[in-house]
Amino acid sequence: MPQTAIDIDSLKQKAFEFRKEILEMINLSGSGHPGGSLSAVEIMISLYFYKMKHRPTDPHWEDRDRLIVSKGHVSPVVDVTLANAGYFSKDELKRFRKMGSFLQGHVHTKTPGVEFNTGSLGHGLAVANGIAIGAKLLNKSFRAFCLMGDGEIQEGSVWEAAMTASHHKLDNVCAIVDYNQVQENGLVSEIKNLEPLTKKWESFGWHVLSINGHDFDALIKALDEAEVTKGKPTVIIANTVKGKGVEFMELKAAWHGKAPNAEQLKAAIQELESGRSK
Ligand SMILES: Cc1ncc(C[n+]2csc(CCOP(=O)(O)OP(=O)(O)O)c2C)c(N)n1
Ligand SMILES: [Mg+2]
Repeated sequence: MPQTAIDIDSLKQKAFEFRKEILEMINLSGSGHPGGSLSAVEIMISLYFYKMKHRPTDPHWEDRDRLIVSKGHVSPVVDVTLANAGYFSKDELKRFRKMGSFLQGHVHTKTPGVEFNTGSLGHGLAVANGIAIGAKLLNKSFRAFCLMGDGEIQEGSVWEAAMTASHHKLDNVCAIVDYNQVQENGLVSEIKNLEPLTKKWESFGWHVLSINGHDFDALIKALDEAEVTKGKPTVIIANTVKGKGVEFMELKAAWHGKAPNAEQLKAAIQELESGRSK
């Protein structure tokens, strides 16, 4: 539930710790996706520690809000968020991508708190629509959130789902685009430009908010506005930086799916500790 007084400094402290834990777990496993995990840290914290109704001790509580992390390769930021929220022990993070671990290379329902398996891009928004329609049919107030990548929304299936959501007036759907400017092999603007992105979503019948996705005040305001916007779904275009907080990773496609070695991890943590990412 939203806290009455929001302590932005404590959210910023979490963001610092999350980045460190993400890098440590990917270093330990020797593989994983740091870039798109680091860009989504503030988004995930704002959802799980501010906006969403959820119960870590009762992950299947029927009135919970649901998040579909459609860009399923960012399991590190999902795992760190769920562990810190209390869905499972933080010790498990050390077993990320190890045989027998419930922390997988892509987001998986084996992990306590995960709603849907993802990895094949472009499917999450349709799932969120289904959850939202279900809520309306059941007269329930829970909401469906969907986090997508900017490269991901080049997929046609996203726009089919966007049409469906506005046609059915799914005001209980809130999509968030992690607009971190980079996809697997380069810049989104060069590979397949999304602009004018606000106009695209508006023309598909959505309420659109474009914000700085590393700014907690902006995220909180946008998530609150989405909740009170009626008659249409809301998309938050979160302008972010892929690899945020670690200069040698920032906006570098090479760090889309690559583990930092011991030396790189040390340098990255030093940089985070120097307060650069706050
Ligand atoms: C349907 C599909 N096509 C291709 C891939 C391979 N793939 C995995 S991540 C990725 C890039 C995604 O870029 P973006 O959505 O911008 O993610 P982020 O920058 O947040 O990591 C691609 C092409 C996939 N997982 N699914
Ligand atoms: Mg991207």
